[in-house]
Amino acid sequence: MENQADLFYRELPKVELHAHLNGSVSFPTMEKLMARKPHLNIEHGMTAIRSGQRRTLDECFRVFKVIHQLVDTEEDILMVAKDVINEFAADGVKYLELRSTPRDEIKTGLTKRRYVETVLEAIRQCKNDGVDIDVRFLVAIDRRNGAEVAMETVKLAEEFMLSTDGLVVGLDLSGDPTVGHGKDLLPALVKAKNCGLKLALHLSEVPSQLEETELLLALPPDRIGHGTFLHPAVGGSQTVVDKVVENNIPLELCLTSNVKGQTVACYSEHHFQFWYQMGHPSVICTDDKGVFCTDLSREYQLAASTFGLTHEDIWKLSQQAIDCTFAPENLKQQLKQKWIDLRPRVF
Ligand code: 6MZ
Repeated sequence: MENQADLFYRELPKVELHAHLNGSVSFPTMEKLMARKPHLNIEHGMTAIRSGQRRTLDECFRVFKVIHQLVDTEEDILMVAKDVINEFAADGVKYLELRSTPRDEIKTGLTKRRYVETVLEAIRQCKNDGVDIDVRFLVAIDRRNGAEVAMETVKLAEEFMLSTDGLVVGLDLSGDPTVGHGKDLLPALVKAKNCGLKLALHLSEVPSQLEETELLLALPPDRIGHGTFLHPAVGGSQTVVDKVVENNIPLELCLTSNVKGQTVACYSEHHFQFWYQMGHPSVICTDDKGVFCTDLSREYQLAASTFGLTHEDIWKLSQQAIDCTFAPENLKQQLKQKWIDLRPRVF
């Protein structure tokens, strides 16, 4: 972890809406995983991108493959998910939507169904342990795996949505944006939408995805991940921006991830500015807090220092994020009350 954020940002109650489970694995949890699997000879330099370091997006995706080797049993997933939830809670996150791609691992007998069940078990165990955070789960489609797997994933997500105490609330579309095309995944996404799953889609994370973005915006999604290249100045289009605004689709914005992954040149050029200035719902998120060595408090502080936001601005930003969650209305109301109760002392 780099420098800790100031007290105000750590005390600020926060909502995290864009966190990939296996990208969120912390240094101490990695140590435990490496100790379980010494034969893999995996070192920290292979699983995290430190301060001042950058990687191409392609290299980031190779990092996830390394982490997947370390997290390939039910025991690993349970530990990772519980640790990640506890860490977000320790950072002042009061509501978390975790996302992860169910995986079959032939070697260990892990199935996609058990994968999802294990994440849900971790959420329940944290609740029973009294961890002060509400957690929901988004089942992720890795676009690399194509149409058929996407459809299977939607069916699995639907089943869990109908059978588990409201923990599965939606679907994420993620994975290497340079691989595959959204048009092939459209039938699966339409099915997901029709059965009531909320859609959080990575859109325009890299340039030249405009055609795909226009197609997927027609769904429309309930939230957009990154949206780095939506606006005209970076090769997007005004029509696309208008569509996002008309449908009031919140954006999940991950500053450090985009700078370290080199899709944004530097913090001051981050598209947060574009959307925030328009008053469009923009939610600060971590993406992969383990891989990018950050936490949500730090991301809020970075947004404040880069764009000259006051504590009051940051307070509003964190409060407005509640309306962008996929939580049911009664939980949103509870969270709003909690925010009032937890307003930081050091304003
Ligand atoms: C797109 C990303 C991502 O699912 O195994 N993932 N997809 N863009 C990003 N920006 C950096 N960061 C993470 O977590 C790891 C998986 O999340 C997606 C990728 O599919 C990655 O393999 P899970 O928990």
